[in-house]
Amino acid sequence: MTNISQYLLKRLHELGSKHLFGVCGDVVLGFMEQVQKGPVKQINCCNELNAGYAADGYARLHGIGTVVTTFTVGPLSAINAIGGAYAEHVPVVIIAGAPETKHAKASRMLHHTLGPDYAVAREMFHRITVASEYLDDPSKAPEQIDRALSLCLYYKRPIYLEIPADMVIEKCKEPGNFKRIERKSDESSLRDATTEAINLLSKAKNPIILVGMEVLRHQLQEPIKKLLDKTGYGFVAFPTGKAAISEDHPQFIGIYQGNWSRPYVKEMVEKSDLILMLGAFIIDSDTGGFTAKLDIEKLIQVNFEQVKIKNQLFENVKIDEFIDKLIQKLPEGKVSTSLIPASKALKDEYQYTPAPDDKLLVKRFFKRIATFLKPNDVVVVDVGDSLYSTSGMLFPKNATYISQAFYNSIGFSVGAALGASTGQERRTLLFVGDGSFQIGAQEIATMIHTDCKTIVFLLNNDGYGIERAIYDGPYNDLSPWRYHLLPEALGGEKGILVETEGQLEEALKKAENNKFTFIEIKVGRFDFGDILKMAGAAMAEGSKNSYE
Ligand SMILES: Cc1ncc(C[n+]2csc(CCOP(=O)(O)OP(=O)(O)O)c2C)c(N)n1
Ligand SMILES: [Mg+2]
Repeated sequence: MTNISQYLLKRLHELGSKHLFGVCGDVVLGFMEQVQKGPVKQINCCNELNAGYAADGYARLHGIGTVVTTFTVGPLSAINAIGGAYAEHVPVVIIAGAPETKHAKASRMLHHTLGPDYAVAREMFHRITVASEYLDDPSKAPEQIDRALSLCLYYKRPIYLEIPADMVIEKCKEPGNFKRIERKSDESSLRDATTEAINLLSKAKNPIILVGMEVLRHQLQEPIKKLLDKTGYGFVAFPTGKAAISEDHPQFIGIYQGNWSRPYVKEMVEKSDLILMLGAFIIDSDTGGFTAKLDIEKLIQVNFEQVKIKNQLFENVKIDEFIDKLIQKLPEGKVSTSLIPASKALKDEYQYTPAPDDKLLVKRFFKRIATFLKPNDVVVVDVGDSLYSTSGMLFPKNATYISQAFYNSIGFSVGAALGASTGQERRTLLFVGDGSFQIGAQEIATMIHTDCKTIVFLLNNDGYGIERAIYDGPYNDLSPWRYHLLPEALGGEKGILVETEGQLEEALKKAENNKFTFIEIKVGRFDFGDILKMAGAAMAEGSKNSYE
């Protein structure tokens, strides 16, 4: 026999969550005490929103992440992070303590409740999770936990577990073999979809693969690489699928985002007569504000559990099985001689010689960063110029990109970088704007305290740049923090202030020391990267009816 908490902790550890992020509270103290016994290591965060983002960043690298909070006040602080994980298909477990069951049964007006109904928080999470469970019965808890975890891992979406304080050490059975959900395709649907796709692909003159968000989440890299090897097709990625397949791949053409793409990438995609979209969704921020030319007559859209060919939907087709069938049945093909790999096309774009006394401009900064990146780096970015200026950058071999390019909640990246830096040795870099930073800033303290080696680039353009590019007013101003001084106040060393190209070189040299480094990049208020300018103009056009 074990107890409910230990059962859950053993399962989390077994599935890859060797750490959890949280903020304590009276009704979750008992559970936290169980955490101290191992095997999962606890990291205390400054607030639950950041802890949720940390669990998200961790999950993107480890396959699952966990956040622990107290009752209602905790989960409701974390709810935006869980919403983000739901939208972005990230398997995050949120565990909340709850008052003893006798209080819930008596509907007592206890602190942290929203009134006599104790189920409100749980119900709120119902819409943004794939399972929300109340663990009030030791005989049922193991099945509830296993069922919820299997759904979390299958759909790559969050789950919510609530443990009443009197259940924390209640005895239950030991965990047995964990059963993952293994759902197969509907055979006839799979056969019909494959036949139709093979027919179209065999006839197509210049088909192309477009990689999206689900590829990384569902770990489809290996089958897709086999498909690329077999067919010789070129491929592009949406920003949400960026670097899912290493960008040094000889068939990688570039990032496609409609009118915001590089001209040669746009041309390659738009002149293709058949686009095989793998794990991709048509999202405004992926498609250059819906400017992508993705004519339905040219599309095979393959998602986790369905395939859509032109206007015909094939349900209950699993993406991995569909790709396997394509690998088996498509004839061998050669890489087209007209394919220009990104590594070749962009060879000259990143030539950079610093002019030491020149004021650093956003474009020059990101140009320099492209060659500062190393193979295997983990790059975490926030919304704003940090996202726009990195999405089209050519990444080195096996680098990983972590962004909320779909959900777009500012502040995500600071917690996410903490999570991404935890429990792994890869170099982690964070790019965050001043506005986004002011939301998540406190977690810098946790990075320092837990000895994360993160390199933080804080892009200070004195406010909400992207909003200024849409429509400017006093609502886009921030209180001007002296950002580079903050790490010292939070228990570390002073950061580095960079305003010139020469200072950037000095700072980058210091950042090679394999320790936490905080670099404030100070640029002008209206100094934007090219894509941010385009995004701002497109959004301004889209919302022009709201201003007088
Ligand atoms: C939680 C949340 N609140 C507000 C917004 C609206 N918003 C989008 S971008 C942005 C400004 C980001 O500013 P900053 O981080 O400084 O990046 P910059 O555009 O200046 O590079 C805001 C307020 C949002 N996306 N998410
Ligand atoms: Mg800014």
